[in-house]
Amino acid sequence: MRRNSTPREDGFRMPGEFEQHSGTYIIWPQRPDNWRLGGKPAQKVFTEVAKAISKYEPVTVCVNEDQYSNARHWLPDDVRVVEMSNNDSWVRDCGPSFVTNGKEIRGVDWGFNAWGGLVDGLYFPWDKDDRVAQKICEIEKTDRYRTDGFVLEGGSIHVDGEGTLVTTEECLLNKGRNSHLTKEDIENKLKEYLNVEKIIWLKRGIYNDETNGHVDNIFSFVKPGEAILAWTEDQNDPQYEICQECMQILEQETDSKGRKIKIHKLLLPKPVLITDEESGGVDAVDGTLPRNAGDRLAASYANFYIVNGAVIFPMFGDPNDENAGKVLKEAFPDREIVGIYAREILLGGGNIHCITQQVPKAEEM
Ligand code: KQY
Repeated sequence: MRRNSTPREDGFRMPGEFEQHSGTYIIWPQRPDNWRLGGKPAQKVFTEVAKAISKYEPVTVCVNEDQYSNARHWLPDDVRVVEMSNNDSWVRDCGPSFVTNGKEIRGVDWGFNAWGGLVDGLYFPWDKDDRVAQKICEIEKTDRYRTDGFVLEGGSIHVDGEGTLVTTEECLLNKGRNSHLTKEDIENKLKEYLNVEKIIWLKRGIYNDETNGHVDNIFSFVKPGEAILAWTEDQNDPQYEICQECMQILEQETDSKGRKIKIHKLLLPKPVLITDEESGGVDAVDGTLPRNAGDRLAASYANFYIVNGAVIFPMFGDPNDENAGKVLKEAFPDREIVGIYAREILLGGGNIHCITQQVPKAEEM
């Protein structure tokens, strides 16, 4: 059922990703103007991610009709596969952000315009993606809040579940999202729909991130009062200044409960560039962001996904892969740390966090 109230009015809050899940959603990749070779290499990696998560919690993979048989063939039997039309495979961004009152969950169905609509969106059209949140809420049998006229992607926010939200100005104040609203209007929407009290605005996300600097590629909560920040010590890298700026903001801020946030620095891999061969495998389509050889991708280990009992993180075949595993183990000592070689997801413009969406567990469903 569609609710005309807001989560705040109804006493629902968005839980942290580190809280218990009842499951995870993924969307199967296939579009040939984003995924090289018609998505075949990416499908293998998405399958690995689904398998890894399904050891810890139930996984549902949504797939367009023409790929249903293929996805069903490759995915293991304990992964549920459902037919669902979509334009691409970024469920973090087009899926619902779930909220809970402890007894029941409901979905927030944000407007979706492919990361910038006609201003600087990444493809056109995006109408099927914009209906994904409603469809997932129907499968999950949850009520839904639709934010007509307000665009937001799930990857552009992180919450601590106790009233704090972290985001970036680069993304939320970008002209392609809600240019009719002021920063204060946007804060009020976030407060109403996610029931948060305190918003921490980082300025920018990872260098050259096509999402206009989604926070989920640079920062993530570990638990209330503790977080991960992507980091580089390379002063010649444009990313250096961005990381310093984020750290300064976080050091000066307190969260909604007045706590200082303890930060774990997570060293980035060295810059990852698209090869000639990779670029040659992607169809060129007017209106879709091109994948040119030599372009720098927004590679970051901070795009990990927390599941019940584990953390699934991307690896790039970089010497820092091992360090990333160690830092994550220090931050999440009670969870298993599972690395997946994820260059193929990065080539599509995101990573493991962007292709997953958690359904939280309510205490008494
Ligand atoms: O959340 C994300 N990082 C999604 C990236 C989308 C890229 C579309 N080509």
